[in-house]
Amino acid sequence: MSEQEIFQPFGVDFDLAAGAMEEPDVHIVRKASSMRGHYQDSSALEELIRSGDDPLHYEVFEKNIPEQYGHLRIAVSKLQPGTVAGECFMTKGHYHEVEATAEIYLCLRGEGLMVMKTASGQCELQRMAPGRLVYVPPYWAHRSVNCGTEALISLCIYPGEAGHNYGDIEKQGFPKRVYKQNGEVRILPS
Ligand code: S6P
Ligand code: ZN
Repeated sequence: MSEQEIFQPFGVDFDLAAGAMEEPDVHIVRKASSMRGHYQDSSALEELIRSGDDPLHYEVFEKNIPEQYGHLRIAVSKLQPGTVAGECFMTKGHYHEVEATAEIYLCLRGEGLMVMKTASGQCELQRMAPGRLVYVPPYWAHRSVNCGTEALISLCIYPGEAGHNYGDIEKQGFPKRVYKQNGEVRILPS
């Protein structure tokens, strides 16, 4: 490999108290309308889109790092609080395109759950809270769910080549859904 092809080291500053990555290169915005098909009650989602003027759902802040084997991608995921007919706001969720790649989520702010499933039907949940790291092993699709009252913010690190595969999730979702009613979190089916 020539000197020119060698990726240069860099540093990233984080405001850990705020859960913010300073100077991200990429800012992905998902509004409520990006979530069609994901919530149990689709008419409640349409109502939220209409009445709330398609509110912000979640954002992803990333550094420009090659999507190649050997690299590690760095992202911050920021998911707003709220519910759709009682179902807690969540990310779409995905498998990695290269299925045999893991990911770590270090929660910086908020409270939530990481819902994970395998293609063979296993489903596991892990609690997300500031200072807690969730390990998503290879082959597990993953979706974060905000059960709290403030944004759920996590630092995500995953292999450069991992990619995203949403296909199966858009059709089948996850085996478990997370609801909040009268301040109480319920996971269904229990
Ligand atoms: C990437 C990592 C996160 C998610 C982000 C949004 O592997 O898991 O950066 O992309 O939390 O979720 P989603 O399911 O819409 O890509
Ligand atoms: Zn991922």
